[in-house]
Amino acid sequence: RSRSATYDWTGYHTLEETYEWLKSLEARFPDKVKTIVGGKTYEGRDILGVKVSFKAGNKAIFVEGGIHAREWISPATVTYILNEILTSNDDAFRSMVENFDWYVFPHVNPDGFVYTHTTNRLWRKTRSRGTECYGADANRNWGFKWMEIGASSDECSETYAGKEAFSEIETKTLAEFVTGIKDELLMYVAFHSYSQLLLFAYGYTPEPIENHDDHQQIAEAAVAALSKRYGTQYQVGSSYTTIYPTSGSSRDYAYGFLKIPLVYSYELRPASSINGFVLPSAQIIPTCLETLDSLVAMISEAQKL
Ligand code: ING
Ligand code: ZN
Repeated sequence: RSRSATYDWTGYHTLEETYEWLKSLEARFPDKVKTIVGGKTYEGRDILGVKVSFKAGNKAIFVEGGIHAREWISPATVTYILNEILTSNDDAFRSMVENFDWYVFPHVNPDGFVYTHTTNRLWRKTRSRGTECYGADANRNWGFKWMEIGASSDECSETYAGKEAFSEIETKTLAEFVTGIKDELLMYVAFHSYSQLLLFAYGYTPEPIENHDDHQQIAEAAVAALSKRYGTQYQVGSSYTTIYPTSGSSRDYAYGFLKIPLVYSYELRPASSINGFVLPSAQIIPTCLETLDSLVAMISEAQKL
């Protein structure tokens, strides 16, 4: 696709383009945006993100994108949300987003993402070298209920949990970063694709979490708002009961270990497809718009708690 002079959402971007754009935001909004290195990667890259803060004393929302390399709509949606937080002229939206600090990381698995551009569009895992295969599933490698269910000990599996909890430098370093800010965080939101689901903890057990009803009610409001724009339908519920059992996810760690009160993971468009990870570029902006509608509803419901 042709390279436009400015960053936009008409097509997918490379890691380099997105990292350059993140750095440019700090220059454009010097009193509000700080770039942050949230962690490091096996191949020596930074996990680059930003902290956005409009005033002192706010609670924060953590936004995670790209933990699975092939889910390209995830970083695209995360950067769109970040751009709206910084540039929207809608007064109601502004006063809502300015009541929070935002930690936004579009690419928490940058090595994998680069590999989806250079070599294998459908790569999911990190790129650490094993004995027979490369990479671990960065969403099975976190140190809460690690390897209990819905994860593999086979190095070559797509859901390989790694040789131990936090074996991957990406999850280890990012977990250290999130731990350092955990008392600020009201919410942790991770973006995946695909299936059109809004999921919450837990993945490792069907047992409802302590504030399940709050999660369920907020999620229902969010997907109702999401469907209003184009009629896109989402299902909601805990990961275990709605999609499949998983352990060692970042989201379960955020809730179960760090005690962050509200934790969600989106499975963005499409609902189903033979190659759902390759969402046409023409659907990036519609996906971003409806997803942002849902996030606004989610936050306004959360503020009523
Ligand atoms: N799905 C997620 C996965 O890691 C998920 C589902 C998300 C489970 C967050 C637990 C927490 O398998 C995809 N498509 O990656
Ligand atoms: Zn995923």
